[in-house]
Amino acid sequence: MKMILRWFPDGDDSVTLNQIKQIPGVSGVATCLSKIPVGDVWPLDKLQALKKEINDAGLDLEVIESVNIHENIKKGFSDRDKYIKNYIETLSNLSKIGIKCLCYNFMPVIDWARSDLSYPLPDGSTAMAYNHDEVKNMNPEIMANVLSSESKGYSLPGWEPERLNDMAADIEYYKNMTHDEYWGNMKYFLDHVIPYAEKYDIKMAIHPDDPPWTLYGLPKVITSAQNIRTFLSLNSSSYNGITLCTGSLGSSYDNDIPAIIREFSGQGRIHFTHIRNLKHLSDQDFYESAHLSECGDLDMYEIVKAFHDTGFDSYVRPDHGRMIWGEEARPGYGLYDRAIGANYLLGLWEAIDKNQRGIE
Ligand code: DNO
Repeated sequence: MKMILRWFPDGDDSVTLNQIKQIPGVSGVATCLSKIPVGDVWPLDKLQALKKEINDAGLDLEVIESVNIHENIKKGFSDRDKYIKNYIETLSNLSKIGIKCLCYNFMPVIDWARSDLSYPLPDGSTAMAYNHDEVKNMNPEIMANVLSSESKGYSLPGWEPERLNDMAADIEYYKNMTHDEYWGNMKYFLDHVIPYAEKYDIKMAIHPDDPPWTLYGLPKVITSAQNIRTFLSLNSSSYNGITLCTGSLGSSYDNDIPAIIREFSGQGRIHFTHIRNLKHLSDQDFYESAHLSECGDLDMYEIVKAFHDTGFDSYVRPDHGRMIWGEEARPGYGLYDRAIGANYLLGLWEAIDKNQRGIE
């Protein structure tokens, strides 16, 4: 397991590379070029400069999170081939800077949804929270405004401004699309892109839908073990894999996260992992708690053990942290709580590893 942290370039992060370098056990970052419009090719010179900046700070650029997919690919429009061609060219450029893992998602219109980015917890910290009724009653444009007003001036990945213009029309469009058609559009993308992922030796790791249930009538597909099986069977290459996000899948009580890890990590199809905990307030309402098992509903020991037992040796990052100690940062992506989370997870791994090898 290789522990990394998500970091945003171009001055769009309160956390510096030097700070990340000082977190014990963290050797690299997951990052992106956030200013490239969705659908365009990511230029090689910008990628090389990004890699140099990270390497100069003594860290590795390990994972790209994310190269977003143009909505017309998800909708199956006739100009999708042009965007797929650009995607493949981006893969080629990523391979030239040595990237081995690409996290992306295939969620229609909106990436993740929350009702509150600074939900107050009794200890004085704040966390991101999801209240199903509130989210249902907001339309996504209102949610975009609420989220951006709470984002402390940092961009919110997945809520890029260019998405917002077409949101209402896009949501209308998807109302007439069946899940089968959506799976078909996904398969078309995979069948065209995965052969190049193989050629360029980049593992593709799709992120689950967050939350893993239908919202605004949009087709949600990466939501459960069964749907992950379907997804992986669309293209059987080992380069077609997943980002296992404990929090996204774990928002649904129906998902047994350690069992999901054992199944898909055992098959070598988990290429990247986001680990966070969450505390349910009801079936579909939750806040993102501290990583420690006793703070949330997910058992981190069982989660890390499932990875260890299946020989997982790919990238892990602590996912969203709370805001603690007065930190002012992009919601979910401050330094302190994620650093605590990273070291807690590394501690669990060390204990499990030594225990299994019989080391006292
Ligand atoms: C939210 C993130 C997601 C994730 C994308 C991957 O904080 O986990 O935005 O990066 O879904 O494409």
